[in-house]
Amino acid sequence: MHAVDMRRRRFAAAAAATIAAIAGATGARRSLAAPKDYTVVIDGFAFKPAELSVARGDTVVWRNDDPVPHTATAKGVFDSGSIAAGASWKYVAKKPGRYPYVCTFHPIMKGTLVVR
Ligand SMILES: [Cu+2]
Repeated sequence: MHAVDMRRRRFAAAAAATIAAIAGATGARRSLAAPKDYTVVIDGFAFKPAELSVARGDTVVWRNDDPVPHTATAKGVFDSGSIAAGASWKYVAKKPGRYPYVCTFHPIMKGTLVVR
C-alpha cells in the first residue's frame, strides 16, 4: 500500500470521529429540551390558566374538575370532544401558533393555547 493511501485513510477516520462527536453533542443538547407536560384545570366553568404557552412537542392535559362535562375545542386544530366530570384529555402540541379555544357546551368559556 502507498503512503499516500495510508494518509488519506487516517484523515478519513479522523473526519468520521469529528462528525460523530458533533452529532453526539447535538443529541445531548436536544435531550436537555425534553418535552414537558402541562395541565389546564377546568374549574368553575373556566380554563385555568386561561392562556398557556408551550413548546412544540409538549403535552397539554385538560383536567375537568367540574361536576359537568366540558370540551376544549379549537376548530380545525384540536377538539377534545366531551370531557366527563372528573376526566381529562391529553393533546401533544404540534404546530407553532396561537390557538384560541372554547368549550362547545358553554362558549363563554374561553382559553388560548400558544405553541412556540
Ligand atoms: Cu363547558
